[in-house]
Amino acid sequence: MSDEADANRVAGWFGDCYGRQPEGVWQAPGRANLIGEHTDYNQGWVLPFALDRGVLVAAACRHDGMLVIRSRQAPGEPATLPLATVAPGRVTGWAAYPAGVAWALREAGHPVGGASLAIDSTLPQGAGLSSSAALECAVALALTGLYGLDVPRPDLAILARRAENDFVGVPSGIMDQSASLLCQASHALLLDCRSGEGSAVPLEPAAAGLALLIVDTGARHALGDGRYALRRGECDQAAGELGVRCLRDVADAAAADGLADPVLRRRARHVVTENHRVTQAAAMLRAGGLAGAGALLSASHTSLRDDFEVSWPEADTTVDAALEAGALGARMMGGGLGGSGIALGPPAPDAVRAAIGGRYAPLGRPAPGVLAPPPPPRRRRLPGARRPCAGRGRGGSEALLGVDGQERSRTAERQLPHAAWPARRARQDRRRPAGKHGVRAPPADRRALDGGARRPPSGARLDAHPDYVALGLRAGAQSPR
Ligand code: GAF
Repeated sequence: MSDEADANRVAGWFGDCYGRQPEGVWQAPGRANLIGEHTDYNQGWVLPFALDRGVLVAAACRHDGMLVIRSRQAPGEPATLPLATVAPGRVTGWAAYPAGVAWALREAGHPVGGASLAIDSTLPQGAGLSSSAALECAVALALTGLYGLDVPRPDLAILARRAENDFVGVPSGIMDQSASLLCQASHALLLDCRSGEGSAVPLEPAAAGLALLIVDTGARHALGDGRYALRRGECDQAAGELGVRCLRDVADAAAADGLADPVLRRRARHVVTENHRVTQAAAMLRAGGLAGAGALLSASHTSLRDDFEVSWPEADTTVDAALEAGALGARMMGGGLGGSGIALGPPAPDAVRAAIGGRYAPLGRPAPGVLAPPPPPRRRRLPGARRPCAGRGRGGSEALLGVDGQERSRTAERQLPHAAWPARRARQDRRRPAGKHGVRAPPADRRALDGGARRPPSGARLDAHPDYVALGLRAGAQSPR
């Protein structure tokens, strides 16, 4: 993403739509995943990294209690929703994602009020690059930024995922929202999806004389079509038959051989071996051995194709072509059955690109889009300068970058120390509105990431890092179009 140009473009469009300046522009990236597929909802490990493309949201507060949402990718009338009545099942289509985020924040007791949103995306949709999660996360940053709410990033990821699971109705795991909100420039995120503990692992292919290619195979995928949920069910069943809480608890792939059903046996074997591959890959990256991870990528593809059975013909073709052209490893990426692949290649990836394109021609398909993602640049995270809407909150939660790149304020960014957690939680618990039937939902940070323990242990606090790829980009009121 070119920060300033993209932020200005969406701010300008906001002005055209709403006849005023936005109060800020926030962005959240899409993600690629180096390795660790279908492990998140099994409480295992993943190793995603942020892309240099994502979703931008220009936003301003409204004082009429309405949420008005426009998307450049969905031209036409805006979605205009009274916030107080926004509830699961009442909003359908693309608007359910941003509306679901507002709902999830309010359900967790965060006092989000009305807002006008103008949304734009630089991510292809349905390409398995987490355009939905980036949308949720950008809206979450915008709403918390507008209302000055200090919601730690790991909690924000959980709330964004809650919007997808409980509002939109897609049973995804925690990887995509965590990647969008927690990935740092030039690093992958090694996330333990049980504990929530994450750490940034250096990922700089160019420095290692390598390149990562993301290949949009053109076959579209949809997590809501039932096949993803079917795999989740199979994993749960396999875990139950093995007598463990989830497949994360199976350390040795040979244990899966004890399953009578050959389908469950294959599903379990994928998850167990994939978890091992993730931790091995992270160790290699930490030791400066990215090249060695190539073989793990290819082994992951074989496992996803043969054991988990979520690959698709274009992905298999892409992987074969990339390997034949000299890639060190390649695999399908994401939920599968459509979407993108990833190849670890030499620094001049033209041969790999040409080989992949050459394989598509006889299929009568256009050559796939190939992104060679540079590690997203370190973006300047500046202190929030603006006042939160309606005097609420405790200061802008996001840094804002002017169009000229100048800092707008030198005020230190407010981050809550660990010690403030219990008191802040108690406050939020009291504020949390009663949901349906008068029952208060458990606070987000006490819910499992994927059924596991909640708070990241100390030392894994990722919500205060200056190098996040997702952040506020522009203070609209200070930067004329
Ligand atoms: C999709 C889901 F959203 C993730 O949670 C994850 O399960 C992934 O598929 C497969 O690894 O992106």
